Amino acid sequence: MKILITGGAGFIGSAVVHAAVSKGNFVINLDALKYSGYLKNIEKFEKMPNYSFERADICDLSEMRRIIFKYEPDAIMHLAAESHVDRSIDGPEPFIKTNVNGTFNLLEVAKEYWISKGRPSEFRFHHVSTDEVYGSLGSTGKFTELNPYAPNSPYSASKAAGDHLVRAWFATYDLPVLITNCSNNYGNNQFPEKLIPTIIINAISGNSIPIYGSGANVRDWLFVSDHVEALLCVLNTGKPGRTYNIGGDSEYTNLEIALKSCEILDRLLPSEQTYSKQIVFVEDRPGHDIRYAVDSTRIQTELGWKPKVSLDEGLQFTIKWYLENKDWWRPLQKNYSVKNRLGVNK
Ligand code: NAD
Ligand code: TDX
Repeated sequence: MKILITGGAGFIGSAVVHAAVSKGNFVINLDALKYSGYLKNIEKFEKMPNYSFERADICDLSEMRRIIFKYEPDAIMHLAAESHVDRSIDGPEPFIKTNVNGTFNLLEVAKEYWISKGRPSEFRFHHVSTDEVYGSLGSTGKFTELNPYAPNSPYSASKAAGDHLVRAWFATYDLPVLITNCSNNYGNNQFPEKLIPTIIINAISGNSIPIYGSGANVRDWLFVSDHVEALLCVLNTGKPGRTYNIGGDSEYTNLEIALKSCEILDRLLPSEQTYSKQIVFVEDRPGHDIRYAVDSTRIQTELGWKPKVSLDEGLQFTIKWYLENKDWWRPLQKNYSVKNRLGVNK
């Protein structure tokens, strides 16, 4: 297949590009190289004959038209987004521009292109979205695809808006779309401002490890390669117009994640005192969702995907990767503030 992947220089996008190229597809990677888009994530693809890179902003309609009509893809996997909740609290505007208006642009050009090709039924527009669109859970239950949307942060509201547009382009124009809503990813190449890289990098740099509120908030963690396999499985076998939830069946509080990470670090890089002494409870995130948990029954039973990597295995791999790849994350530290907390709404 010829697949146009947006956001392919980011954390998940670069892993999708890697898997899609390795499986023999021709991949066009479209990325604006914003603060989290990183050339180091994609330089290994540059010499591959079945790979092409286009630096472009999804908000630029004429560029989207040029690129989509130039390459004539069989499918578009749309991952480009502003992705960090804390940044969305400080400044929602780029989130609306990219996640809502940018998604609208892509849908319009995809529709125009699809119609120009005679509306092929095999074409796919796949929107890669988040479980955060469903809002927050209490202590029981899991998000199914039938949960009403109830986003609480500017980030999740912008992703929810993107999902609604995609859904409408199916219902109104028959564009063959797919939507996936995934839980928290972790793994190698994740931009360092997210929770797990923050824990690792702050721990080994001798800084405090900031845990928001009481640390009791629960996330459902999924190793990035499991997400990638789920995305390719949905792209290849999912039913147009359908939503698939993707989760790790792996719920932990943020404090448990911090303590587990410190335990692994104590083993891999022993220091005078346990790294867990560096954990500090800081002011909570405004509108902080208390618990996410994803019911992946649909993708598991209908499409046969299931997660393979346990949290212990994935966390150990991830921590080793950040310890061995300081040259990857050090240059990125100019793109965010290590000391000043984001998203406190002040
Ligand atoms: P990321 O921030 O690491 O990467 C985002 C990429 O999009 C970057 O390469 C960036 O340069 C690019 N980008 C941003 N704005 C753009 C624009 N206007 N035009 C073109 N490119 C642009 O994010 P990620 O964690 O890899 O997330 C990828 C996708 O997966 C996002 O859509 C996100 O909502 C979704 N998602 C992420 C998670 C997670 O845990 N990280 C979970 C579920 C869903
Ligand atoms: O320093 C921190 N301390 C802390 O306690 C950071 C950065 C986060 N947290 C908490 C907030 C959350 O409860 O850890 C949890 C995870 O935080 P993030 O890594 O910022 O992720 P989250 O807000 O859950 O969103 C992530 O998962 C869903 C991704 O960033 C989204 O793109 C994805 O859609």
